[in-house]
Amino acid sequence: MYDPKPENKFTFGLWTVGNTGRDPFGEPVRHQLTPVEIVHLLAEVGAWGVNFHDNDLVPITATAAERDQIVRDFKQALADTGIVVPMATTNLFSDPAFRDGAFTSNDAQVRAYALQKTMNAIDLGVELGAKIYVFWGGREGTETDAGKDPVTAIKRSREAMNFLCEYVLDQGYDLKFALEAKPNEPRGDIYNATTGNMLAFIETLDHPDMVGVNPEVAHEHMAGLNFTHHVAQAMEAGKLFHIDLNDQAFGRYDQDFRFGSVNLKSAFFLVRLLEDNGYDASRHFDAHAYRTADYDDVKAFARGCMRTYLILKEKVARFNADVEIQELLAHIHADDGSMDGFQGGYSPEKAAALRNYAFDRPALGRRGQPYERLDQLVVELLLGVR
Ligand code: GLT
Ligand code: MN
Ligand code: MN
Repeated sequence: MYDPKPENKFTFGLWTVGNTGRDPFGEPVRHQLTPVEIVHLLAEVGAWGVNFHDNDLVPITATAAERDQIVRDFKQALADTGIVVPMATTNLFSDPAFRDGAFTSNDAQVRAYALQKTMNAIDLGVELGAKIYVFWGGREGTETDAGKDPVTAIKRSREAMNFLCEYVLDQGYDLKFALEAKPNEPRGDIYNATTGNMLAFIETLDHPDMVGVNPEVAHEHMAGLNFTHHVAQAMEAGKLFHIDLNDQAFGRYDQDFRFGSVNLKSAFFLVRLLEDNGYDASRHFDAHAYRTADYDDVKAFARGCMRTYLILKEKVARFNADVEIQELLAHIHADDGSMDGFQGGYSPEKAAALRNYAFDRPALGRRGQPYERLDQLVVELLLGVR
């Protein structure tokens, strides 16, 4: 019942299960797996797909011949395992060239190089089957606002996105973009810090229909925000093209923990939002195993991400079928229809009628809602006693 299936569309990045445990204070603790080994590991744990940055697959120093060999080997591993590539992205943050950003760098050569690198990486992603292309601008920001103009940064980001949308159209690729926000790390502050910022930015592009978002649990939690609300806004706008699932304690460094490992209740409400609204794109786990893990434990980590999702999905079904919960919800949402005449949009007649309607304000203020009872039922459901 909790075994992953292809229709769950569970994916991992090469950089996730392939993470070697290096952190700002310590060296790698696990040996680097090859992309081919990672594909086989993902097949073993039951994942559906693998995503990658250009340089997760092809080192930035590779020759054209080396690239072709690597891509051939990778395609063979995909064919051998049935693992698919739904998403790809560009590494615009590791190389020293991007120390002050890529598309928003103050250096025009860096900005142009970032476009060139992304065009090549888009070609690579499309060659391997990707239909979604993620943009996470980890270095697009500042430590001091003395040297970079934030208005210019927005304009440069827009120019880059417009250029790359036209490139995709020009090539005839079937590819959409998904923009991923993060408030900080590795920069002191990153531009377009939340999913909401990205949604507003997208509407200013030349081809907004080609561009959606890729929200990540940890990134909204780092900012102390309610991730489910951000995902809901993206879904309601038809912009949830992809999602990065993981977990994160509020107020901490960028933890990228196993999905559901910190905030189970938030994870439940997120899964409920996705499942009840028919989310049908990749469920990507952008997380990595604890630094204490060996590769057996990395497999436990990957299995755990998927298993927790499926357990929560089953809890959602129980929530929807629970008579007591549903009765409470029916009571909470009860509507006697007496206000119908004021709903469904403005008209001068409605406005006039509304102005003349006599509300019993004290009575409205006396009405409570049984959210304590409802929430306790949710807690008991999650604790397994319902
Ligand atoms: C990096 C980052 C993630 C992004 C990846 C895509 S790379 O691991 O922390 O949130 O999704 O660039
Ligand atoms: Mn992250
Ligand atoms: Mn991410």
